[in-house]
Amino acid sequence: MDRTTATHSRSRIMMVEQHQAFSVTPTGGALGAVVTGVDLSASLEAELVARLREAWLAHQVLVFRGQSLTDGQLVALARAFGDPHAVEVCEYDRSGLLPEIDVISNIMVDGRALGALGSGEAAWHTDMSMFEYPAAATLLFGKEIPPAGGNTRFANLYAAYETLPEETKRRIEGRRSIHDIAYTAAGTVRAGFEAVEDKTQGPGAVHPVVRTHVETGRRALFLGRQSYGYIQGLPVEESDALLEELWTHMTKPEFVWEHAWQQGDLVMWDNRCLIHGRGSVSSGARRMLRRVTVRGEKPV
Ligand SMILES: O=C(O)CCC(=O)C(=O)O
Ligand SMILES: [Fe+2]
Repeated sequence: MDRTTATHSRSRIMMVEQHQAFSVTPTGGALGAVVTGVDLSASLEAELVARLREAWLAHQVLVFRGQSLTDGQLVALARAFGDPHAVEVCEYDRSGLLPEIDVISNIMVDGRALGALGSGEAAWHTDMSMFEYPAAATLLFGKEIPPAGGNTRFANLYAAYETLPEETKRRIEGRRSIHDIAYTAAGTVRAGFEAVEDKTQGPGAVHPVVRTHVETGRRALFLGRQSYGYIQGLPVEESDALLEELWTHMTKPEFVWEHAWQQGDLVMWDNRCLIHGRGSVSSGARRMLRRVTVRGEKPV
């Protein structure tokens, strides 16, 4: 059976109240599924939200194509899945934006950026983990998408944890790491922060290296930013070597699936069990996405 046939044969049609049917088709990759048959701009019934949540927990990333959402509708959608964060750290002009709307864009007007992250590659990371209560969900909506570049990649950290050598699992058991707030996902030092010389003193939240997802009960690796972490209680060189080993393992191709954006895509991912990164975009190509993150639990 070729990949297309295999994928389709695993597609599931979900029936919900009021004859709303939607289908969930796994990407066939390491994680992720495409959902069809849902208009996310409508106010969603509790039953439908519960079914979507079930699919999201099972697949870690859901992709809905062909959506049309105002900022207000995107915030309302996020609210159906939890408590949206107000954007706290930001390096672009936010005048006129709803408090929950974060703008991801490379577009410049009069030398000023309209949004975060620019055109460069965004290194592997998890959203908002520099805070005590990192994001559970991120909802990202594509408004303007260039013909090429800017794919968002996701790595399945359940699978990465489960396949670690037993010896490595023992070494990280009960360990906690610093999720440094001084760095952006683009790998640059955040405005208003300074990079510290001594990694053991980095500012930001401290979280377990292995977390248990509160909704699925499954264990997953949990690290913030590639190359800026520190595992507490270890000499810096040992922490660096262990982090290097973990990041190399986590980002192996077999755990990774990549989303190629189209205008109107709404992608919703679960930061509690994956990391993500983004490829670079040509600076001449306009890319504009709107983002809302939903507050998660304190990782345990
Ligand atoms: O630009 C992207 O595709 C993803 C950016 C990102 O890391 C995010 O929105 O959290
Ligand atoms: Fe991100």
